[in-house]
Amino acid sequence: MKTKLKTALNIQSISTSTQKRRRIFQLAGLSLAALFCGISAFSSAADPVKIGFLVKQAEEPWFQDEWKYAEQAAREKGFTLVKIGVPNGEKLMSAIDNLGAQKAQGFIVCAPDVKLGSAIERAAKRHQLKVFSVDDQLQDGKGQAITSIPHMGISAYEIGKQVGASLLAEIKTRGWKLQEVGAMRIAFDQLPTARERTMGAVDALKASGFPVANLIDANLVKSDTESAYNAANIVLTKQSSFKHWIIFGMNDEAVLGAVRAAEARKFTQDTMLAIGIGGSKSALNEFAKPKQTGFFGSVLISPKRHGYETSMMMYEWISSNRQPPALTLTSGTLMTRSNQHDVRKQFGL
Ligand code: FCA
Repeated sequence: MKTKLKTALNIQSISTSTQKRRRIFQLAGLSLAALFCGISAFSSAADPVKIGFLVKQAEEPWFQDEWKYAEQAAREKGFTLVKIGVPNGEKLMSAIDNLGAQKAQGFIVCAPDVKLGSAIERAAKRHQLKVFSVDDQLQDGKGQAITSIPHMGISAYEIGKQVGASLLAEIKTRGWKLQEVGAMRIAFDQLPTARERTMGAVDALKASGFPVANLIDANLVKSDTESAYNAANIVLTKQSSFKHWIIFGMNDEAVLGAVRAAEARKFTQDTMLAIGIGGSKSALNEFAKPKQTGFFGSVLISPKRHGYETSMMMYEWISSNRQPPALTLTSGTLMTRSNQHDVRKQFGL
């Protein structure tokens, strides 16, 4: 009987302590849940920072350099950088959705088409993502620049004028007669920065008395080297009377396409003169060739400012609510085979 009672009591005591423990666990569970609720109420402040960097042409060295410097910012500040190549509108929109799903807080973008501006702004709002454009300023449906999205680009027209002035200076050094020089503008006019860059060069040439009739457009279908090769080929076929050619375009890739087309028609570094814009690997590879080519130089622009600074600004915007300046325009410096190391050093590259 005694043992039975003891056993019964024991059982009871066991069950009482189990209940107690359960209650303790329940309470602990509740307070943990409350703690998590508390944290999630401030989740935007406590979530690790994740920033997207979306570029239209991931295969182009310029954009690879931008990513490289964005990664430097990510390492310094300890945020996650999500690099996505967005060659078309569809890929771009799904990249933004993807960033939203990954709980990123913002992204930097160089879009494949500036006319996607309003759609990008809407998608960013929908996912509560901050957006910052780089290189190519976004436009609304009316073709106006979207000034509500902070932007960092190059001072396109000024850099174009620098290209034109540098071409003229070199024409003079070589003693070419202006009448015998054809000027090829590799045009990609649907992109405003491309038009501004190349029109800056045209205006500088015109202002110095370059014969207007010798200014010829080679129109790009796509902004890459192959398209530039084809566009230049058409011009060179139609305009076979020039003794010399000068070549300029929106970037090194475009200019290099035209240089290759001119080489195929036996123009050499002595009879052509081309200056690009960029100064990334495409230009450096050209300078590294054993013999000088028709690619005389490139106006170096800063992938560090466009990659590192934009990422830093985005980070500050997310973490300290410090909004980036509405518009930042960066400058360039002519880089040639002979001064490339100094100029790149000046740029901190
Ligand atoms: C544009 C061009 C790139 C680069 C950048 C600064 O996006 O496509 O090649 O020049 O501007």
